[in-house]
Amino acid sequence: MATAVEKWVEEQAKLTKPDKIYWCDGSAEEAERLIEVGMHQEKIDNEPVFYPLNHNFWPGAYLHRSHSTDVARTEHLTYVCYLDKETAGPNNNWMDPHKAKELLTRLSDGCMRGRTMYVLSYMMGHPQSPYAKACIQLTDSCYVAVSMRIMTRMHKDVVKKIGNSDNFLKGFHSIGDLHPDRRFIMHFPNEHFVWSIGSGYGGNALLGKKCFSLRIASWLGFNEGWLAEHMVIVGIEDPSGNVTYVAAAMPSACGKTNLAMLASVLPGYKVWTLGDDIAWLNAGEDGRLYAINPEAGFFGVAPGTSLKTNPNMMRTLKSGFFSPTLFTNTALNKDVNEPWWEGLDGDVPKNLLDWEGNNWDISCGKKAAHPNSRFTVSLYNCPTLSRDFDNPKGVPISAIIFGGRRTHLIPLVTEAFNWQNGVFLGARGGSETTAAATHKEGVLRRDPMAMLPFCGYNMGNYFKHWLNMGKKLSLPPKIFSVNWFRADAEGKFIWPGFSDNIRVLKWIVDRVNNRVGAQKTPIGFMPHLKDLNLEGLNIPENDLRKLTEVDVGEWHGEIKEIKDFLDKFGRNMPDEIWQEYNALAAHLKE
Ligand code: GTP
Ligand code: SPV
Ligand code: MN
Repeated sequence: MATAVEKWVEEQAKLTKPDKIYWCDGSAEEAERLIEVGMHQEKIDNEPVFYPLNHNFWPGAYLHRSHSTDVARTEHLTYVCYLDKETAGPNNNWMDPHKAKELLTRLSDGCMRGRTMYVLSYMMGHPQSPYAKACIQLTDSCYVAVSMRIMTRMHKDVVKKIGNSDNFLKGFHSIGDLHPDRRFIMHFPNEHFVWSIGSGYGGNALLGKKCFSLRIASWLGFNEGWLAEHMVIVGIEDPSGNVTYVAAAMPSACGKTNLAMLASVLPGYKVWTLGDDIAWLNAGEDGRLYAINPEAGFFGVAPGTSLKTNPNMMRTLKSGFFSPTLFTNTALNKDVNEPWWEGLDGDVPKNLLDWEGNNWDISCGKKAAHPNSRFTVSLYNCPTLSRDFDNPKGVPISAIIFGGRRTHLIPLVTEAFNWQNGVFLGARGGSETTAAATHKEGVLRRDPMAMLPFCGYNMGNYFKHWLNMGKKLSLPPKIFSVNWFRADAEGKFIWPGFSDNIRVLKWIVDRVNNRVGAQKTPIGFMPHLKDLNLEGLNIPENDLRKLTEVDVGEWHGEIKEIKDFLDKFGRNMPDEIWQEYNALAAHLKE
């Protein structure tokens, strides 16, 4: 008797007609073989899928160049499909599930002809965790197969674990013909199913990441009473050896990976890494909020990564402990066969190929590495990996941080008055857009909890769910907002950021442990400047004040925008959020 997994694989193969079906076992030897396939057999636009890099300096590293129209998540081609549009909400593109399946059946008919269908079985979360989910992804890309082995806990035993049940998340992925007109990332939350075609890149194709662990998982969490969030998880050790666990949400390319392995400039403080992108949050029996990272790898932004900004990531990338490591759409230093990107340490090399493989000259005015070029590397390579990373229970969270990229207005750090006010703080968040998705960069948009592109259902209900989660916790985390990106009159960032962000984290840890006071402002509690450790920094007095000021005049513009955004959710927006909005508006008038 065929199992549910086997039946489903067979059905998909009937539609897509691959030459071969290959069940991955998740072993290291297999990954090596798939790399070989990518170097010598599979092609993208007649080019190899993988190029070996200099293994003397970058152990186990390979370069991949994606199709030039396929370099970031495509939010406008991403849909959630419920029977009714309201369940999806104004924050999602919606399609009727029958219509969506008709469309994708047509596009998928025979799409794997001449190709291999890889069957990937993996866990999101530690296999022993009560919060983990078993997943199956089909793909016709060896790049995706190798990437998923780095990013998840892939193992043949997962198929055994699923056994005869149909309790697994299903992902179907094909690169199709890579044409943007025939590219769709379609979610069917009620069937625990994602159908993605036409892209081989990032969150569009590595379905364990944004598709399963956020869009589908957020819907599961809504129905089952937990949260799936776009968050870093870290432990912050203070000089007494006490570790405070913190989860921080920030939009794409706004500093999560950097925060996840921050190298502290304050003596005695140390950051331990548990995750850099996704957190699943459950209420524990002790009334605290517990976080696990469902992933096992980093898919991080390359540009800007250096020994100066993120030394621990540079060590991670050079560790070679868990192999391979992939670089996607970086430039290539031809002389030494090493990857290169803007912001890497040292001089700009003489002989570079750009991310598309063309000769590059600095005078061309274009970047050599794609701004959304990335590395894919195992968390087990990270020198700051927390001892609790494999703890099936997760870690108890004492503070939640919401961050964003705001060159104006938003202060360095603010603390919410309480949980409900904190949910509003998250809900009113905004950020300037980045290269992580294909849209105009640098435009301010509302991005509640950094989840606008990832919440798989109506965000009005999502806010309700956040409020309810707070009621389940007798010891809820305190909620904060941070902004590393405030600019001065010349447009330069005022705050040094990166390693110096520990100064702000220290204040947060001190607040959580009731060690320090704060000043009350209309938008929340803010630090007294004397309580921020600014030793060794040279920030002009005027700029410093900017980082902690509330300019009531400017805030009037902000709250109008917040209102316009919240209004979109109509009757689904909970009253509590409007209460908080009205209170803020009133405080600002006083
Ligand atoms: P995703 O992987 O897209 O979710 O991004 P992320 O949130 O993990 O962002 P990441 O840490 O990769 O940083 C994105 C960009 O922001 C990089 O170019 C970093 O160099 C830059 N960045 C990160 N932290 C800081 C900071 O504290 N200050 C400044 N100025 N830039 C930062
Ligand atoms: C993001 O865009 O938030 C990422 C990269 O982490 S992707 O996997 O493409 O979603
Ligand atoms: Mn992300």
